[in-house]
Amino acid sequence: MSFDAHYISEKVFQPSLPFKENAVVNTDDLYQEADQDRMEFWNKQAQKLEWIKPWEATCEWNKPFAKWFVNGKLNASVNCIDRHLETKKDKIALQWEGENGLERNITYKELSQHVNQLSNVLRNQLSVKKGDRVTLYMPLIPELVFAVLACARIGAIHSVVFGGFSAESLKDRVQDSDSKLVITADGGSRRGKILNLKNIVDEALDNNEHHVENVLVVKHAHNDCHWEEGRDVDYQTSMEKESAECKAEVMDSEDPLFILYTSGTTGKPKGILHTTGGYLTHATYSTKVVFDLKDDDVYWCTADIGWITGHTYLTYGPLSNGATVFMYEGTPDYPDQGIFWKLIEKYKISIMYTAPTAIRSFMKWGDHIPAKYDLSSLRLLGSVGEPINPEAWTWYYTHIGNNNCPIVDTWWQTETGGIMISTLPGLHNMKPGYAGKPLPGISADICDHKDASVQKGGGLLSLTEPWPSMARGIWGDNERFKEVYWSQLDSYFTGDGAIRDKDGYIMVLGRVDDVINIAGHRIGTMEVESSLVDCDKVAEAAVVGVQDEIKGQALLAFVILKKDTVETDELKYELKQFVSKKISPIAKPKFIVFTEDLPKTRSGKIMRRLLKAIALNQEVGDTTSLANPGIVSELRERFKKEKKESIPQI
Ligand code: 7RM
Repeated sequence: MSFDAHYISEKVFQPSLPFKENAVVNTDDLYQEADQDRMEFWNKQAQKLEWIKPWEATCEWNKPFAKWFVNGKLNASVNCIDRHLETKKDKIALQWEGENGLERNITYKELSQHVNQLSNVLRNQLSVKKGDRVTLYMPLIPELVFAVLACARIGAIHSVVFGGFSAESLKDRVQDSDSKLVITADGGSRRGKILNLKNIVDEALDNNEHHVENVLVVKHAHNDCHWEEGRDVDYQTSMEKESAECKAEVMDSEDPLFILYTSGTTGKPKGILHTTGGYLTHATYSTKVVFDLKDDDVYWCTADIGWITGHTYLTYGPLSNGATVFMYEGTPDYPDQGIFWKLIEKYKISIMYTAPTAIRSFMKWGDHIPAKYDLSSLRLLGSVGEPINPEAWTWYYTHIGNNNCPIVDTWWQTETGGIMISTLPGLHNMKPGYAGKPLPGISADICDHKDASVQKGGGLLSLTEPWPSMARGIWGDNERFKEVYWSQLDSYFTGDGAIRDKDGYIMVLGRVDDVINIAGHRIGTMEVESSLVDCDKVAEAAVVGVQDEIKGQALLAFVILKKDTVETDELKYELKQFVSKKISPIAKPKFIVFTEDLPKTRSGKIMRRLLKAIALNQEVGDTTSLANPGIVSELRERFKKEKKESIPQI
């Protein structure tokens, strides 16, 4: 099997000298330490947390199940709050702005008060005990952070469900986790409208197939909602009855901290399980070294807490480091397309961590929008969630970072708990399109199907040694855990294809099932997308395989054009030639379908499963997790038309 990366970016960017000099990491000492003695390296990282009782062994590895910091005792909320109170009680922990412009500043001392009171509510009024599951279905408001940390404080296992999921999806997750309590809000703001989350919870619970005893409701949007006497509990009045001191539960390092559902290629979503000591160790360490986090930073991770990025890099990682975290409730395009830049200017944000899909939207909206704002507080930029094409990378670097902020392209997964591959911004040069190297303490390799390491070219990305924040299983289904991640290779199989260059930099090409075989040549759909987006008329592209009588497979490209670009047949031809020249004639899409939108999950990932179903004219199945369900039939029609009209080319 071969993975030819036809698109190799030649450009290399360096961090500035002042950035290097002041960086948290600017030598390769950490790599050397980790290479010499990996266990000792992780011991050292874990020691930076506050433990109630030290661990007896660093790691016990019974593949595929790991135990880290065995028999150590700690509490995650104490590490994110209490240990900062002596020196940072008046430092702002959370800086929040609502979509309606409302502002809230919460110091570490206030965070402590909120979380302790809420912990008491859960324990005393709602009898939530250690090990119970609690589903959080909330807007991106400070109470969601309080709820996460309150669960951690009393040892309850939180399962955050993104506030954009349907009642059906919520119901599945509540049932699978067997939650005892749901915490929600009367509503959240979405582009000027109120999304009535409470009604969705009511619908999800309108059956006898769950064990939810109470629903705790934050009055945020102040809209009317149905109230179920005896079940529903008002957040504010319950809080008022409780003191701001709640003894934290003593947690074993391997006690579960949370479950987070993530969709796989087939079947129902998997509840990825993370435990306490190892997860928090890696969250704390990786936040510090990858984001070069300093005491005076204002750090903004634009992800929602409904995704793993919001768990590790909005909540646990930065708060465990005592940082100031900025949180915004709304979307990047409301009230206008400049809102993100306005917030950066206003709050003097110094670190911004966002997703390529957002960056490509910003590009499409135009350079003149960010140019109106003072972005000089920024000093570091991050990217996560999908491969970032070099064009988007360069745009981010130039128009947001003013050619002066290192970009960290961080590769990781829900299952890995934290960042696995990235450059360290004060140490490494950057190469657009390449995530970088495995972090100190992390071992990755690129393998072929026979598990042999591939030195040249590409293969399957695999993580070859256990790491502290690795998933401990799939909630209630360890057989599936073994099968999905541990049956293909000797070590952990990520599902991603990657290549490695001569400097050991890894470029993640995307899911391996996105690799298309055309007349015996393997083409990563991502490289074709990347080259299409390189064309200055294209805003976004998604490429999938279709069956082809002669070549086995051919490519179908769904293309979103930039504003004011007209959809013409000439342009289709032009784009095909463009790809042909850029990559190779093999990679030339056979079909191009122009569209205004693509089927995306609510976190912005393109749902290739659906595009493939359209390409192969198959049923699409469940589309409830889509942000825009109507798009599927629309694209089906457009593809049919394209097939009829397109002139075969030789
Ligand atoms: C953090 C997150 C995981 C999948 C992963 C990849 C893709 C994420 C990058 C990336 C290329 C990156 N967790 N992915 N980051 N691909 N470069 N920097 O996104 O569980 O939701 O998704 O996302 O395919 O396997 S996730």
